[in-house]
Amino acid sequence: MLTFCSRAQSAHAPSFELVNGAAEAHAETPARLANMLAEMGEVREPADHGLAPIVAVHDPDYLAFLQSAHEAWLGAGREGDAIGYAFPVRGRRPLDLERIDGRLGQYGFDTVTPIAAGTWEAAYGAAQAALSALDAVASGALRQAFALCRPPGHHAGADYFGGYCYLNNAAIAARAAAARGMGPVAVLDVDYHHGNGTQDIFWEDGSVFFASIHADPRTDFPYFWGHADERGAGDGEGTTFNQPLPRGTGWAEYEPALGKALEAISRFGAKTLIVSYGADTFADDPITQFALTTDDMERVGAMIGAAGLPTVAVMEGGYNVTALGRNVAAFIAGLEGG
Ligand code: Q9C
Ligand code: ZN
Repeated sequence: MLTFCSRAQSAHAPSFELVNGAAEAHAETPARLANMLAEMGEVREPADHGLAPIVAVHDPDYLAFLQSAHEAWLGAGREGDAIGYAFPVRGRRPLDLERIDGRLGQYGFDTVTPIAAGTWEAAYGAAQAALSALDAVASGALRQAFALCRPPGHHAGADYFGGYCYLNNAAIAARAAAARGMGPVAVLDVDYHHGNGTQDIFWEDGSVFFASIHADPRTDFPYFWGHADERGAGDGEGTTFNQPLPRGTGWAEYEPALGKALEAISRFGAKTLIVSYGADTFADDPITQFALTTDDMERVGAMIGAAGLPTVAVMEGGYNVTALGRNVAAFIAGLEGG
């Protein structure tokens, strides 16, 4: 599989996250990338597409914030990673804030997504990897390509970061595909967690279908999105399809859900598929509670590949660092064979 990854993606190395009442070593590490790269064949450096395809998804004020937040943090006399601690209650009026702590709360929705020195550079590189994977498929030369994105993207919205995500790589690729006349476009999200950022970005956009299979937000992050009754609004009414599944879900329950998601995508008439792939559905993932095996990763890939659509897969989560490369390789093998 033709695979893209930017050298800049290792520059993001957050040192900690505040979770479950304590500071812990951050789960989304550069070691993840090293483990995946060791299991891949040739990996290409992406071309630089500039900011335009990113601005097509994310608000300019949010992008300016992301690029300057760590410097502002140091400028306020702090050390290490920038992290928010105060968040606006729902319905607060929009404010033009100056203090870095106010701005971190304004643009972020959790305490697990610090902005470190290399965060912008790495997130920008990951978005470029997704765009280069799209180029490969758009030319018609290849049916599938893979972007080894890191940091991941599916929790990031048009103007917010969270869930280890800053730029929404899948949404950037989906919007770019639509702009190139490759629509209708569908995004299929098979990360363990709900892809709230992608859902929000396409919530009222009937031209992009969003289907997600994920842990029930009643028990799992991101809690505030991903419930089965969230179906889109306005022009996008009915083009969002959520299937929350209980903790402990294995292949027997996962397979029919994936079948339903692919059926819905086919009924929508998608001509291009963007896959948000997370290996955190793995049974031995340290921060999640599904029960898929490495062989199941190949089955997931094969079912998606059998849909026969031009497909760009982008990497999202997956935190069992020793098994990660094998799981991604299994998914890719399935995708190629399906
Ligand atoms: N004890 C992605 O997989 N923390 N983001 C969960 C675990 C947040 C995951 C708490 C997980 C974010 C891209
Ligand atoms: Zn995840």
